[in-house]
Amino acid sequence: MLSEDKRMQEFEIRWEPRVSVVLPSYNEKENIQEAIDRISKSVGEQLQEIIVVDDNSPDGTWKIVKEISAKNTQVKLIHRVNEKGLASALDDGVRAAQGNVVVWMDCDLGLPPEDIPRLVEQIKKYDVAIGSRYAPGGKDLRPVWRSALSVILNGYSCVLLGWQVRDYTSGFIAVRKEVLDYVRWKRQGFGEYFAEFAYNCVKQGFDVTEVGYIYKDRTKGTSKTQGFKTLFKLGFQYGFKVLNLRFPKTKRKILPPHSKPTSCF
Ligand SMILES: Nc1nc2c(ncn2[C@@H]2O[C@H](COP(=O)(O)OP(=O)(O)OP(=O)(O)O)[C@@H](O)[C@H]2O)c(=O)[nH]1
Ligand SMILES: [Mg+2]
Repeated sequence: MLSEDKRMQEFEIRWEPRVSVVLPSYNEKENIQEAIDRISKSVGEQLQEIIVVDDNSPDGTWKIVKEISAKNTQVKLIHRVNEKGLASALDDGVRAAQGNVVVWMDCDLGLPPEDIPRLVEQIKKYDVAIGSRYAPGGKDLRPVWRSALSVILNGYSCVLLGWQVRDYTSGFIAVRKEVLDYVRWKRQGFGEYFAEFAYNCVKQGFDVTEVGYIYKDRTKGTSKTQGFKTLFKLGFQYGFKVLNLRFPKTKRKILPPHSKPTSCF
C-alpha cells in the first residue's frame, strides 16, 4: 500500500496542467496582439487556449481577435453585445474554459504574462495561486498614489476578511478548474469580484497560496479606472463589497452553475 504522501507525490508528478487563459478586453487594440503572443510563448506546450472576452469594444479589439482566432485555433473570442462589465466578462470566460487550470489577468500587459508558469506550477500543490504584490518578490511600480490606494484597500480587506490573502485586488490568478464549480462571484461590478472570490475560496476550505509578482503601469491604451470620480466610485463599491462579505445579510450559499455564454468563436 502506498502512503498518502507517496500517493500525492505520484499524483503531482503525473498531473499535467492544460492551461486556459481568460483575458477580459475593452478598447485594448494596442495591447491585445502582444498579450496573446507573450502568453502563448510563456505558457508554451501547456496552453489549452486563450479566451478573450470582449464587450464589443468601439476601438475594434474584438475584430483583431477574430482575425487571430481564424488562424490560430487556440485563440477564442467571446464577443458580447448584450452585456458589459468586468465581473460578468470574467464569469463568462471561466465558464467557457476547457483546461484543467484557469488563469485570468488584464490584457494591458501591466501584469506580466511571463509569470503565468510560476502561478501554474503552484497548482500542483494548491487549488488557487494568487499573483500578489504583497508576497515575497512582489512589488507595485505604479504611481505612488495608485499603489498607496491599493495598500489602503488591501489593508482594510485583510483586517475584515483575514490575512490568508494579502492581495484582495490582484486580478492575476491561476485556479484548479474544479474550484470554479464551487466558488463563484456576482456578475455585477468591476474589480470587487476578486475579493469575493478569494475570500470564498479560503472560507470553503480550498488551499490558497500567493506568488509575488511585479505590477507595472500599462504603457499603451487607456485605463478604465482613471479619474478621481471613477476611482472614488470603484473604491466605494469595493469597500461596500468587503463589508458585505464580512457581515452578510443572508447566509452565504454556493451559486448554481450558470449557462454558457451566447457566442464563442
Ligand atoms: N470585457 C470587458 N473587459 C473590461 C471591461 N472593463 C475593463 N476591462 C478589461 O479588464 C482589464 C482591467 O481594466 P483596466 O483598465 O486595466 O483597469 P485597471 O487594471 O484597474 O487599471 P490600469 O491597469 O491602471 O489601466 C483590462 O484588460 C480591460 O481591458 C469591461 O467592461 N468588459
Ligand atoms: Mg489593468
